[in-house]
Amino acid sequence: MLVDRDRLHIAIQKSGRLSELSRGLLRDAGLRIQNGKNELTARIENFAADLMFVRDDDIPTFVSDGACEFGIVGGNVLEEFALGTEERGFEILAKLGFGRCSLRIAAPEATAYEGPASLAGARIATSYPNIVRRFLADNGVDATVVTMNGAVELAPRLQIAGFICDLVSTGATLEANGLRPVETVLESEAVLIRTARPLNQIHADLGDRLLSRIEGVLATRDSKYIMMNAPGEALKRITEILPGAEAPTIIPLHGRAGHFAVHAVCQESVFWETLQKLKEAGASAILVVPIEKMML
Ligand code: PRT
Ligand code: ZN
Repeated sequence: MLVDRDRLHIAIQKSGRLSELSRGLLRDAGLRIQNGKNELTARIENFAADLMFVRDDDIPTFVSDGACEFGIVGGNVLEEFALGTEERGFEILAKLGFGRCSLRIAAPEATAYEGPASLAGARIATSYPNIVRRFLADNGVDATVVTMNGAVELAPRLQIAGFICDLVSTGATLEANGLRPVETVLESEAVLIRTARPLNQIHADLGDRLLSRIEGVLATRDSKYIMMNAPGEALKRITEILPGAEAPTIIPLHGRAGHFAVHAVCQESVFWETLQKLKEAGASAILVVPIEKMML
């Protein structure tokens, strides 16, 4: 791969569950992705970076080798890779809140299960052999791990294995195959990673800018700006109710002695129940507005 010392290289999934969400995050961070004919890379028009579109399984390798300084990949893929390497060639910079799933052990409905000891001597089909082996070792259980690259849920029916260990989000796939989850081995979501190799000054500066923008996007995704009026005696209670808001701004209302405007950034979702509680505490004219940009 051509290494351009003046541009940052970001590896994201080419096509699959994380590709649109990864592009969406970068777009929200203000990166304009050029829609070129070249399907393997894309230039960012307004930031010195290029995207590399690759298989998700290759992203940890690309980043560890330094071919790409940054990458977005599922925590599950990263963990499986890390367990198979001697040195940790990457650093996790942020959990991204999308691509959530759990890696779970499942078995046909009729299979008895009373904890990890029930796996002793069994065969477990999975695409995550390293993670499953670690789980077995942590639990002191001896079992055979059968590595499959796909269609893992068919293994029990084909009598390849009595158990499987696969990613689950809604659980519909397990159910459709007559399987029930018995253990959670790993909780996963997409993460932003950076190579552990030293970066040149240009890459380091670009990386810092990218990270602070992404952190800003993540902070605003759930955040809301909330405003209300309240009498002085209600302020203490109101501050306690506001979700994830530190140090609200309190401004005296002109011409209404003892009344204040309260403004705060809430770092968590603001539900109708919260508004109801604020009203009961004495707040009025409550306004909740979305935040478009934030830099922490
Ligand atoms: O081609 P490439 O190698 O890049 O893609 P891939 O086919 O290996 O991966 P892809 O696109 O399927 O998933 C990419 C990443 O999305 C995974 O590594 C996870 O981090 C994340 N993710 C989140 C999931 C799921 N949810 C998920 N449900 N990945 C896969 N699944 C599969 C699962 O394997 C099972 O077959 O969906 C099925 C179960 O879904 P439910 O909803 O029926 O439970
Ligand atoms: Zn893959």
